[in-house]
Order: sequence, then structure tokens, then C-alpha cells
Amino acid sequence: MYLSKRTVFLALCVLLLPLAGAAHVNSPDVYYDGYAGPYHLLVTLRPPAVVPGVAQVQIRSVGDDVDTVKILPLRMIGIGAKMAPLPDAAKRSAGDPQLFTGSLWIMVRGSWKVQIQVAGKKGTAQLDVPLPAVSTSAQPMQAGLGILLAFLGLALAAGLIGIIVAATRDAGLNPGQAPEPAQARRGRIGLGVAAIIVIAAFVLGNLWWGSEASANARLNYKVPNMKSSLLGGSLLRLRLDNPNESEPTRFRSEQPDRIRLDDLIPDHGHLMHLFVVSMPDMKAFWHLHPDQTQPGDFAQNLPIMPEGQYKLYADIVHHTGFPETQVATMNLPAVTGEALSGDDAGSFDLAPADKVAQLSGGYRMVWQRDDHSFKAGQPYWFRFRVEDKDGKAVADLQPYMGMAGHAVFLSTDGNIFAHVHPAGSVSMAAVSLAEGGNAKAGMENMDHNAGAAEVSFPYGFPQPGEYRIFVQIKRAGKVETGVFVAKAE
Ligand SMILES: [Cu+2]
Repeated sequence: MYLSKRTVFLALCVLLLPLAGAAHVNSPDVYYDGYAGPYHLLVTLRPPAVVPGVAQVQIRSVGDDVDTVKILPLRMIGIGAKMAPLPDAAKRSAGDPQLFTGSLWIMVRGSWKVQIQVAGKKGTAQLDVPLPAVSTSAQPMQAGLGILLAFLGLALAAGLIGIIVAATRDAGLNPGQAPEPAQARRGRIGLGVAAIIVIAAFVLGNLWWGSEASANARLNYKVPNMKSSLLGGSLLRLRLDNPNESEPTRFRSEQPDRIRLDDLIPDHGHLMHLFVVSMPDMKAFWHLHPDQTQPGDFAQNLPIMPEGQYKLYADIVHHTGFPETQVATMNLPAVTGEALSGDDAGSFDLAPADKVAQLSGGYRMVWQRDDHSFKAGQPYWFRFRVEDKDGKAVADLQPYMGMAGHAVFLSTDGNIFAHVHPAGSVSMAAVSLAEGGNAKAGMENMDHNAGAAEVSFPYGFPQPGEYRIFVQIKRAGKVETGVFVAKAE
């Protein structure tokens, strides 16, 4: 590990901040299914809750041909992307030789990637996995540490006062000699001066600490709430929110990536992927692609929609590869709407299934789930098979926006949302950036199970609770949506 004294000091400053943040965490962990050359890996990255902080890295080799794994963190873009520190060796698990784990310091907020260097029987190869890192909370100081520091601080203050008093009153005395009235007076003046110095140190120190703490609190990531409105009965207007736009602060040399709204890049072909879900029944679900009318403003013609409350989740990606989901809640009247066109797809009469979801034409989507229950925070492959009406697996799945499938994992209260692809929970645009702007490499990684009868998504539920999984595939030119009920413990 490469740590300077300054980084340790900075990390300690942040860890010790006596501030409790309450920012909402959606689903921050990264799940990624990809290939380092010939080696098939399932990667789980847990970004730190506070930056600077430690990201946990877990790499599972699907085959048994991997000998060593090394990991290192890099900025996604800019010169930091080229200044590679020495990699750390990931530790092979004693009980599970295909599992490698490690941890990496992430020093600034923003768009990162973790470079994974694999060596094995088929030579060496490399895989870059995007890692967005933000502070979502500040760690409160531990009570024990607080008491210890307070005790040490008081001891220092008492020592300082004692030294000044002794220096002004007792220094010129012989052993056993009592101070003259003039010396006693000097001593009292010394005591006063010492007290003023100590009090000033406490007051100024507290001001400095408070200023650092509030600067840090401002840098905590807040989920953006876009403004939504309905025009003319069926035109949805969205105005993006930027609560995390940072200003320079006096005491900080490091700046997080500035988040702006005029720097969006397309992710699998669209600047925005908007998911609209009816609440609380979640029977209506659409995956839409609003057009940008001007930076930060989007518009979409809505399909036919029943009256009710809807949650909106809009996925966007910044030029740094940093992804954001903007949210909104809307009460809509019945929308007479337009027929779905282009890549837009969805339906308002979905029935959640435990295992088998009905598709059109008697086709079915079958969740290939084991009987085990899901534990929060654990990576799993969610596999879905498409069958015809005779139960025969079909092998004619078509790519939908370049991918074998799209899945949305949504908690039933609407507070946890993740848009996942066969390659994982990272954005396609970030994958391309991580692989050096090579969109094709990213695409190849993305559609590695297109053309099969089965789609799989690597993901882990961030918290225990009830979820819905919306799975979209395309066949015979039509996008189909299956909905499944899931529970995490
Ligand atoms: Cu998608």
C-alpha cells in the first residue's frame, strides 16, 4: 500500500469528523462480469462510504486457471489515468482458491477505475472496471477515541499552563524558597497569559475543525431530484437537478470532479434512460429515452398510462464516466399517450412472478433460481431463460440496445434502484472509458451472452428487503418485460 503521512492525516481528519450525514444510498456496490483476456471474472467493488477511504475488492475467477491477481486504482480520465501506482496483490482465499480479495485507498471523489492484472496458465491479461466514488456519509467519531483525545488535550493544556506559570514565577527561585510578592504577581500574569493562549487555541481549533467539517458535509453526495411536469396531456418535461455542484473551499487543495449538467455522454445509445414505475403496485413499467432539448432539460412523449402515482428514475452519465440516477415522484392523470417507438418499451399490466413470467404469444421467461435465499451484499448471477409455449428454450434473442438484456432491481418502497446489464451494474459508457475510450471493447464485454436463450445479470441486493426485478429482452423484433419478486435477508 502506498500511503504518505499526508494521506494518513487526511484520512484520519475525515474519519474523525463528528458529523452524521444522512444521505440516501441507492445501490453503490459495483458488480461486474467480464473478461481479462481469456480469464472470466466476477468482480465486486465496494466503494468507501467516505472518501478518502478504502474500497473493498472481491474477484472471483470462474475458471481455475488464475494464479495471481493484482489490483490498482486509477482515475478514469485525465493524467491520473496514466500515472499508475504499483499494484497491490489481491489475497487468494484459503478456503476458496478461485476467490481473490483486496482493498484500495480511494483518495478523492469522482470517477475511478480499478485495474485488475491477472496472471495464470494462459499468460497475463488485464481488465479495467469502473468505480464511481463519493462520500455518502461522514463517520461519527468513536466515543472511546473522543474521550481519549479530550483527556490528552486537557493534559496538554494543563501542562502548558503549568510550564508558563513555573517559568514566570518559580524559575528564579532557589529550592525551598517562597516567591516574593513581585514574583507571585508575575506568576499570576503568566497564568492569565497562559489561560488566554489555551482558550484561543481551543476556540481557533474548533473553528478550523467546524469549517473542515461543514466543507466536507457539503461534499457529501446527495441524490439529485429532477423536476418533472406534464405538458399538453402527454409531454413529459424533465429538468435535471445538480445538488452536488461543488465550489472551491478555502482549506481544500483537492477538488472532487465537478458535476455539471452540460457534459452528458450517451450510454448504450442514449443520453438518458428513464424508467417509469407505478407505485406502489409496480404493475406498470416503462424504459424510455427522453431527448435533450437543452443542457439539463429533457422531453419525452409518454405512452398510454393509467392514472396514478409514478416513480421516475433517470440514468445519465457524465463525461468523466461518473453515472447518476436522478429521481422524481409524479402523480399523473390518465395519459392518452402515443404508441411506443424506437427503443422505448414497457407495459402497464405486468404481473410479478416468483419464477415464471408470461410473455406475449405464450412465451415465458423463467428465472433459473436455486432455492437458496439471497443475502444482502452478496454477489449473485440472476439468470433468466426464455421458453416457447412448449417449454423449449428459444435461441433467437436479439440484442436490445446492443445488449442481451436489461434488468432493473427495485426495492418495493422505491428507494433502492439499479439498472443492470449482463456485464454488470456499471454504465456501458463508463466501461468504454475504462477500456481507453474503446467503445467496441466495452460492447464486446457487454453482449457476451447475446444470441443465447438465457440472459444473466451479476448483482447483489444492497440491503435486506423486498425487491422487484424487471427483465427486458428482445425477440421477434419486440421488447418483452418479465417481472419477478425477490427478497434479500
Ligand atoms: Cu439498460
